[in-house]
Amino acid sequence: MKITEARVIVTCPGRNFVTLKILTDQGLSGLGDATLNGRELAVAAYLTEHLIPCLIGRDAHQIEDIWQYLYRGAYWRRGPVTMSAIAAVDTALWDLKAKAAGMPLYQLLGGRSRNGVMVYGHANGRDIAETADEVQRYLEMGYLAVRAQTGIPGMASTYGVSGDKMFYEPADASLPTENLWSTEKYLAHVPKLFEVLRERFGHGPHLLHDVHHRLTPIEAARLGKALEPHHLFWLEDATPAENQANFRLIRQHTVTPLAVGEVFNTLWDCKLLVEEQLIDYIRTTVVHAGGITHLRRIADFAALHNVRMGCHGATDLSPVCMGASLHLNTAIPNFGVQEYMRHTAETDAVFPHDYRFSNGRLHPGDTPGHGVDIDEQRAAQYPYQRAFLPVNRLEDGTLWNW
Ligand code: CS2
Ligand code: MG
Repeated sequence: MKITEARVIVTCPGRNFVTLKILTDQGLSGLGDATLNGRELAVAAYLTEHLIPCLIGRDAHQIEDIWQYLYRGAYWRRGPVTMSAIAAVDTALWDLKAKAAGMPLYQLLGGRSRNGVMVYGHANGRDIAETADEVQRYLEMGYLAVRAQTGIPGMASTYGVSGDKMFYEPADASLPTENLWSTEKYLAHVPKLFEVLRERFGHGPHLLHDVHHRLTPIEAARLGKALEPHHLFWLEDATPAENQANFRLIRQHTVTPLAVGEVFNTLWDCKLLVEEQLIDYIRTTVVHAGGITHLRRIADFAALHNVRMGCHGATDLSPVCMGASLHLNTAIPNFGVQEYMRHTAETDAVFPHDYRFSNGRLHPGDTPGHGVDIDEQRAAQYPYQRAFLPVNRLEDGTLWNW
């Protein structure tokens, strides 16, 4: 099955998405997500200028050889732009192979290991009362797991709180918005949120929280310890993880489960975290960590060390990524949870898909491939609109982690 053409489709149905479509001499085509929030055109250019010319004429069935060619052959390895571009090619090739076999992708990855993929939604509010009402709404929709993020008294904004409900889009301006942050105000308030949530909903629902890289290791240890009575499913991105050894300090002080990895793009970014069991869930994704081929390697490595997969699934990862992720998460043995921030109706119309939500789980369909398509005519109606993620400063002006 020869690759005859590949094209990059950039569309903005409410937010930017970058999609790679690979076409073959057998009339089949495959799709891969290449969306990197705030750096979309960098990945589009990497694909158009540096990868697509090398794909034409190759056998689309040679997924592993093409992955190695694009990774080792680049000389300049790793990084979010490079690995998102390779991911898009890889995902499209797996989509093609499954279509050629006439099977849903999960069948090529080992078959079904579970009935549905447990997901978590994103409850947020300006204050604890509004956040608790949002958690109630998710539970009434059948969610078994809910992430809770609340506004912090004395802070104009904080991560994860917005007017949007059901989805969350942080890339909010054509140049970075500047947010202000106070660790002290945050640490004083978040334990109260989970005390209220457990009093109201008991210890049945899985509750999660995303710190979003904003604490030092000892502050993260303090928060993890303070949250122990509330039995979180996980505390996410408690501290930046470039220095993976940071998590040794957190681990010494708390048994609150830890999740990291949505910004990682290869196994090397999390090797120490996984082999020393410094985390409980790894958040790497199909779109940012080299596609199905590499994410499967991360999942297998994690399985050897009692670490489960908790793939990132924010609104800025396209339905193509979600579809492919569901097929992998249906098959792997060490599945934990899949993040599921919904997409807008506009986005869903651009990306028709066969996955469905019911009883707290997402269920991939049995359409051959990963089950997600793109309506190119509709996509063309939404031209790219530059959008940056915010930056964060401490109250004294120090540039901090957003
Ligand atoms: C967040 C994301 O969903 C999450 O866990 O960390 O909303 C993240 O902020 C965005 O994907 C960044 O584009
Ligand atoms: Mg996160």
